[in-house]
Amino acid sequence: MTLNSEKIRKDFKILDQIVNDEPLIYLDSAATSQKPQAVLDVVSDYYLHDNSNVHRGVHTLGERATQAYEASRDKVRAFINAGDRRQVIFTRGTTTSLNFIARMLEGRLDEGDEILITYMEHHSNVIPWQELAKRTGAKLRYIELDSEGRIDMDDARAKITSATKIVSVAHVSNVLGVVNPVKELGELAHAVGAYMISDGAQSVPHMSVDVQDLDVDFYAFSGHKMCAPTGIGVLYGRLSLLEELDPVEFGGEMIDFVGLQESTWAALPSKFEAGTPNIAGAIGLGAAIDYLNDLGMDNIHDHEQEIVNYLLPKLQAIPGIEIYGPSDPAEHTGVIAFNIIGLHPHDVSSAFDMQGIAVRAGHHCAQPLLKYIDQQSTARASFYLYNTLDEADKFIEAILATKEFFGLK
Ligand code: C6P
Repeated sequence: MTLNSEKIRKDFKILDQIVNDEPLIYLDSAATSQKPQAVLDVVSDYYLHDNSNVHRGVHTLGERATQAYEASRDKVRAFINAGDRRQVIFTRGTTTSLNFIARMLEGRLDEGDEILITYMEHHSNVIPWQELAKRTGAKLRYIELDSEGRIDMDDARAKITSATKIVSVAHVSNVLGVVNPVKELGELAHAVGAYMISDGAQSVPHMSVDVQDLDVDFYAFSGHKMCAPTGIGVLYGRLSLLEELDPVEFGGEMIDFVGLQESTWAALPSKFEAGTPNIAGAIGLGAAIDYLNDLGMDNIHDHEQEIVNYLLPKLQAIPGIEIYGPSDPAEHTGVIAFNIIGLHPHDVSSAFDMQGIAVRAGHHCAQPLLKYIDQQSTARASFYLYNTLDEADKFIEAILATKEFFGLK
C-alpha cells in the first residue's frame, strides 16, 4: 500500500475502539472524517495559550491568534494553488460558501437567464440556485447523467448556451463517487460568458486540487471532511469577481467606515468575513493541511484508489448487490453507494453497526439524484487515508453475513 496505515492509525485514537463487541471500522468519512492528534493538539493549544479575537486587540494574545489564523489562510492558498491569499474566504463550510456565491451573484442575473447544475448535486448545490431562480426569474436546468452516473457531456454542450449565466457542478459526487470534468465544463461555460462554480466537498480531502488549473470562478469546500474540525470551510473566488461583488453578510470587521445611514467595505478577504470567525477551526484547518501535505495528496489519492481497485470487483461479484456510479474502479473514488436488493439500507446500516462497521444510509442529501436513479435511499461506504485493505475485506464479509442473516441467497 502507498501509505503506512499502521503508522497513520496511531494518529487517530478514535479508531482504536470496540463498537458492539467488534473493532470499529469507520467507513463514513464522506459524511465527516476523523481528526488526527496533531489537529486536536493545535486546537487545544490555541484555546490553552492563545485564545483571543482576531484583527481586533493589539495585545500579545490577539496578535498570536491573528497570526495563526492568517497563517492558515496562507496554507489554504498554497493547498489549492490559489493565486492570492485574498481569494481564500473562511466560511462555515461548503453549504455556507455555496449560499454566499448564490447571493453574491444575484445582481448579475435577469429573468430568463439560466443556471445549470447536474442531477447528482448535493442539496447545498441545488437549493441556493432554486431560491436564486425564484428571486430573479432565472431558470434552473439540469444536465443529464449517463447510465453509470457520469455527466453526459453531449447534454452539457447542448444546454450551455448564451442563456446560461451560471454552471455549478460537484467536483466529486458524494453518492456516485464519480469525478466530474470541471475544467472542460468551465471552458464551455466561459465560452458563453457564464460563471463556473464547483463544489469541492468530496474532492479537496482526497486529491490534489489546483483551482488555477481548473480555472473556476468559485470553489467551495469544508474542513471537517479533510481532518479539520467542523464549522470551518472555504470559499475561493476569482480575484476580480471578489473585488467587484458586494458582501452578503454585514457586521464587525467587514467594514472600512460606518456612518449613520451608509457604510463602506473592508478590503478582501475581510469584506466577506463578517463577525468573529471560527478562529480555532481555521487554525485546525491549517494543521489538517500540514498533516495531509506530510502524507502527500497524491499518496492519499493512490491509497484510496488501491482500496477501490481491490474492493469494487469483489463487491460486484456478490449476487444481489446494486452499486451506483462507474463500474470501472479507475473511475470510482472511495465513495461507494450500494444496495442489497431486498433489504432497506437502514437495516443494512444497522446490521453493519452490529458488526462494528459505520456506513451511512439514506438519501445522502441528494434527493434529486436518488429520484433520477429510481431509489428511495442507499447504503454508502466511504474510505479515507486511515482505512486498510483488511477493513475492505471485513466490509465484504459483513455484506455476506448480512445477506445470510436476512436469509438472502
Ligand atoms: N455531504 C455526506 O454525507 P457541509 O455540510 O456544508 O460541510 O457540506 C455539504 C456538502 C456539499 N457538497 C457535497 C458534495 C457534500 O458531500 C456535502 C456534504 C455529507 O455526503 C453530509 S450531507
